[in-house]
Amino acid sequence: MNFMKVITTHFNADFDCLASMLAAKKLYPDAKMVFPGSQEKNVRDFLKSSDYSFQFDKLKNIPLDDITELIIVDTRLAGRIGQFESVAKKRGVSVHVYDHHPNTPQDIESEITVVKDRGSTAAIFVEILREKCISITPAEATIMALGIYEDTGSLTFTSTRPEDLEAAAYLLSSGANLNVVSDFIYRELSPEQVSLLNDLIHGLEIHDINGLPVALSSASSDRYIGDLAILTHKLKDMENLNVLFVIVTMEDRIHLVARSRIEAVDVAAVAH
Ligand SMILES: [Mn+2]
Repeated sequence: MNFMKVITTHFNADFDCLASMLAAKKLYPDAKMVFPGSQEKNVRDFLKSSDYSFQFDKLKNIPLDDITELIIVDTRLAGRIGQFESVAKKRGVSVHVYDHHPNTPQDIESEITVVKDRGSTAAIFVEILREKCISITPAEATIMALGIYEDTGSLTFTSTRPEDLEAAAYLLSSGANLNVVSDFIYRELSPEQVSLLNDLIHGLEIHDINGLPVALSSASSDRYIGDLAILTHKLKDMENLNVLFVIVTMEDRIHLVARSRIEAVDVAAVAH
C-alpha cells in the first residue's frame, strides 16, 4: 500500500490552473502535480520557455490506485478532471478542493473545501500563503500573477473582486515580472481564433427581452479552439454589447460563454 498525494486541475488548463497548482504545491510539498489532460496553448508555450515543466508528472506514470489524497484546484466539476474523477469518488481518498466557481449539482464531494467568490483561484492561494507566512519567489509571483491577470482580463472583468487586486499587489511587491505577464496574456489570436471570432461577429443577433437588448451568437468548429472566454470578451468589447451569450459547438461538445455588464441580467443564473 502506497500513499500518494496528487495535485490536479481541469482539462484545457489555463494560467489560473498552473498558478493554483504551483501554489498548492507550496502547501502540499510532497504532492505530485499532474494535469488531467491538455493545456491551453499559451500555458504550453510558457511551460516550454521555463524550467517548470519538469516539476509536472505525466498522468500515464501515476498509479491511480496509489493516490490517497487528491488536491483539485480551479474546478470541482467531476466531469472536468478526466481519470481523476474515479479517484475522487473512491472510498478512502481524501479530496481537497480550492476553487472560485459557483456551486453546481455536479460538484465533487470533498473533505476540505476552500471555495471563495474571487475572480481567480490564484488569488485564493495568495491569501492562504500570506496568512501562513509562506514566502513567494519572484518566479512564482510571476506565474501567480499570470493566473490572476488571465482570469480577470487584467483585472477588468466584472468577476474581479477587491481581493484579486490585493493579491496582484502583493505579487508585484514579491517581484512578479509584468513584462512576462503581458507577453503571455496579450498574445495575438491564432488564425483559428480569428476565424471563429469572424463567424461570431457575422452570426450576431440582438434580441429584445423585456425591453433589454440581449446579444446571441453561435458558431461551430470540428476541432477544439481554446480561449472562447477571451473571444467572447473581445466580441463584447468590439460590438459594445451589454449582455452576450456565445454558443460554439466544437468537436462533439457545446460550449457556452455568457457575459453581462449590467446587474439586471445575471448571466451565470441564466447559463445554469
Ligand atoms: Mn480560474
